[in-house]
Amino acid sequence: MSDAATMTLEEREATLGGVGTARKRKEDVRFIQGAGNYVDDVKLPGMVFGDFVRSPYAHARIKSINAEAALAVPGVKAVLTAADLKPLNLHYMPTLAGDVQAVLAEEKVLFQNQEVAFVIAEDRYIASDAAELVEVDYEELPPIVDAFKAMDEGAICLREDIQGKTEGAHGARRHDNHIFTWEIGDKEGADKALADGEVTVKELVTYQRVHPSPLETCASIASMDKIKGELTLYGTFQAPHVVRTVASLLSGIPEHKIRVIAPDIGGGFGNKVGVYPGYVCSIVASIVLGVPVKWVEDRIENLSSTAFARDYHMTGELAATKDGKITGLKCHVLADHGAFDACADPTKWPAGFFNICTGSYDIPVAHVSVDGVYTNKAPGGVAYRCSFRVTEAAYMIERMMDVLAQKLEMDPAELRLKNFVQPAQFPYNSALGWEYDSGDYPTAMNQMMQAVDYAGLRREQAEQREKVARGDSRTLMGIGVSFFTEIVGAGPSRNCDILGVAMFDSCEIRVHPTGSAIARLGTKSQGQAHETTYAQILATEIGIPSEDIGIEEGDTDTAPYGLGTYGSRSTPVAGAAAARVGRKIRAKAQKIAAHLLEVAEGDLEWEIDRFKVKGLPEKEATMKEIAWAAYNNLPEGMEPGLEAVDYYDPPNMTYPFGAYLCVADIDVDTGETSIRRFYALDDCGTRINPMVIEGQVHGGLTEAFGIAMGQEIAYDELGNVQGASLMDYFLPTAVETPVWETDFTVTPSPHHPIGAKGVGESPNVGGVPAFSNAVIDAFSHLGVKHMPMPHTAWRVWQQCHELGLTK
Ligand code: MCN
Ligand code: CUM
Repeated sequence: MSDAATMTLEEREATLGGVGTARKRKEDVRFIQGAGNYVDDVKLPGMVFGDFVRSPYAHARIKSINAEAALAVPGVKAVLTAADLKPLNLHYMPTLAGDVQAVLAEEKVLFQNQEVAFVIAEDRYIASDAAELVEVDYEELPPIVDAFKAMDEGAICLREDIQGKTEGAHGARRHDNHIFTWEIGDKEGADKALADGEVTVKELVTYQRVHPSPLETCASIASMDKIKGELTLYGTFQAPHVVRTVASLLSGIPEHKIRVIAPDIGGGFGNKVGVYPGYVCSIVASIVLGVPVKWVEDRIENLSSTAFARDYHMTGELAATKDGKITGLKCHVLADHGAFDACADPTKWPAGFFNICTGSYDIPVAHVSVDGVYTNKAPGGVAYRCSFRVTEAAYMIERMMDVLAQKLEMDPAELRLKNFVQPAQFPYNSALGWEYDSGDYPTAMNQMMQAVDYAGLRREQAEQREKVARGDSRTLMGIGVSFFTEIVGAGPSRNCDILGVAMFDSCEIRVHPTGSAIARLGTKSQGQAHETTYAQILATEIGIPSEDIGIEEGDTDTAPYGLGTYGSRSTPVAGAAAARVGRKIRAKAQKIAAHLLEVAEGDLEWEIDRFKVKGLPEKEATMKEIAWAAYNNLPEGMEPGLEAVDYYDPPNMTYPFGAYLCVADIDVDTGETSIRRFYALDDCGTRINPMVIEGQVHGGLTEAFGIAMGQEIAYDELGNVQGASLMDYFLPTAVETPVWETDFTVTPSPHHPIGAKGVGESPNVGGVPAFSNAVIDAFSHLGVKHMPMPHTAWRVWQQCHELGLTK
C-alpha cells in the first residue's frame, strides 16, 4: 500500500495543494535568489546592442541627420534612421489602436525623447556614447501640451502624416488633432434626468498622467537566422503570441518561422502590452547585420517614452432626488493620448471599458462621450493596473459620489448604500450596456463599515474638527470611502479583439507516466505567480499535487495560442481553460479507472486524487496509478497518453468588487498626509490562493498610494517632461507605504467554471479613489468639493493656506 492510501482525507487535501490553499509562490525560489532569467540575462553569441538617439524637443521639424561622427566611433556597426526604414515601409508601425506610430521620426518629432535614430554597436556603452555624436538639426515648433487647447481653432496640426484625414480608426475626426469621439448611452434621457434633478452636481475630475515604472524596463533581443529564414525574438512581452502574429503580418516572415520568447518579466503592469520602436529596430538591425541585436531601455527612457497611463479629464454630472436616490449620470471625457494613439484597448473600445462608470450603483439612465486628442506627449494611455480605463471610471464615479453626498449633506457611505445594485438584481444590466455577472454589495459594505467601526471614525472626525476649530489641534482627519465594481476577463471574442485577433485563452496539459504533469498556457506572468496558481486549479481538477505540475508560459513554439496577460484576464479566461482541460483529463482518467477496477464508468466517484467504486470504498484507483496505466495498461482501443488542450472563449466578463476605506491625518502646517489606516475588502469570487491574492492587493494598493499621493508625469509649457527619473517620480518604498488590512467576501462568478473572478487590478481601481476621497474629505466641512491629484504635501499645503488654516 502506498503512503497515499493511509493518509486521511485532510492530509490528502493538504498534499494536493489545490484551490484555496495559501501555497507559497513557486517562482520566488529563483526570484529571491537573483536567479530569474530576464531578457537582459539572455546573452547570444555575437550579440550587439542598440541605443536610441532621442529628441530633446517636444515638437520640431527635423532638417537633417548626420551620423558620420557616430559611425566613425570604433565598435559602431550601423546607424538606422527613418530614411533606412522607409524603403522597407517600416518607418511607421501600426499601433494597437488602429493608428500608426513613427518607429524613427521622419520629418517631425512629436514628443520629447521620441526615437530619432538607432545606433548599433559592439556594446551598449559604445552605442550610447555614439548616439550622443549623431547630429540632428531641428527647427523648433510650438508644442501643444494642454489637451483642452488641442482642438482650438487654428491649433497647429501635430500629425502631418494624417493631416486632413477626416476618418480615423474610430469614426469621424473633427480637427487635425482630434482622434475620435466615442459615445454610449441615452443622451436625451440623461439630459432630461439632469434637467429635472432635484439635486445636481457637476465636477471636472482629472486623473493625471502617470506611469507604471516596472522594476524591469522594456527590452528585446532579435536574432535573425538568415540561412533558415527564422526569427527568434526575446522580449518583455505580456502577449507573446500577438507579437508573433503581428510580426509575421508586418514582416512577411511566415508565422512558423518566428519564435517569440518572453522569459521572466520583472513587472509589466500594462507597460509591456504595446509595441515599441525598440522592438522593431532590434529586428530590422538583426536582419541587416545578421547578428542578434539587444535593446534595453533605461529608466528615463521608460518613464518618458513607453506606455504612460490615464491622462483623462472627466466632467461628471449626477442628478438625484433630495433624499439621495440617483436619477441620472452624464460624463464627458477629454482623453489626452499624446502624439500617437497607441492605447492598448480591445479594438471596439477606444475608451476601454470606461462605460463601467455607473459603478456599483443602480443608475437608471446615463450617457458618456469621450474625445481623444493628440498632444506633444508620449503615446500610450492604457496601462498600470487599469482594466482598460476602469481605473479612470471608478475614480470619476467614486469622486462624484462624495461630491453628491456633500451637496446632499449626507454621509458618503449612506449615499452609496442607498444606491447599490441589490443582490437580487444580478445578473444586472447597467445603463451603459454591461451585464454584471454577480455581486453582493450591501454585505461587503456593511462588513467593511463594521470592521473599521465606521460610525466611531465619523464621531472621532467630528471631535477632531472641533479641536482644530478651537485651535487645540492642527491635524485634519479625512475618511475616504470607495466602493468599486471592476470588469475583467476579456473576451468574449464577439466583443473583444486586438487588431482582429479574437480574445480567448488556452491551456494544454500533458500528464507523464509517473503521475506528474506539465501545463502550458497562452497567458504570461510578469510577477502574478501563475506558476503557483494555475497548478492549484489543475491540482483540484485532476488530483495531482500542485507541486507535481509544472507551468510554462511565454514561448510561442511550445505554448498554445493565447492573448496574454493584462486586464486581469488570466484567471477569468486562461484559468477557466485550465479548469476545463483538467476536466477533460479526468474524463479520460475515469475510463481508465473503470478498466483498472473492472467496473462501469458510472460506478465510480471522484475523491480528491482518485476514483472509488461506489459502495466499495476500498476499491480505488489513484491518479498516479491511472497516469501509469494511461501509457502502459489501457482499455482495448483507447489511444495511449494523457493529454488535453482547451481553448476557452468566455461568455461574459467577470465583475469583481470591493469596499475600501482610508483614514488620513493631515498636518495643516506642512500639508503632509499620513495614512493612519487602510482597509480593503475584495470579492474576486472563488479564491484560488489567498496568499497570492493578498500579495496582489498589497502591491496594487501600494501603487494606488503612489498615484494618489505623489505620482505624475507632468510636462512644462514647452513640452519638457518633468519627473522622468526616480529622483522626481515618486515610487513608494517600505518607508512611506502604509500598513494594509485586507478582508474578503466570496461571491462566485456564475459563468466561470470554478467561479473565480480576476483580482490583479482591483486594488488600483478601488484604492486611488479611497486615498483621494480621504484627503478631500478632510476639507469637506470647509466647503472643499474637489482637489486635483496627486495629493502631494505642497498641493495640500496650498489648500490649507487658501483656507487660512496655515500659521
Ligand atoms: N488569483 C487568485 N484567485 C482569484 C483571482 C486571482 O488566486 N480569484 C490569483 C491568480 O491565480 C494569479 C493572480 O491572483 O496568480 C492574479 O490573477 P488575475 O487577477 O487573473 O490577473 P492576471 O494574472 O491576469 O494579472 C494581470 C494583472 C494586471 S492587468 C496588472 S496591470 C498587474 C497585476 O496583474 N501587473 C502585475 N498584478 C501584477 N503583479 C505583479 N507582481 N506584477 C505585475 O506586472
Ligand atoms: Cu491596464 S494594465 Mo494590466 O491590463 O496589464
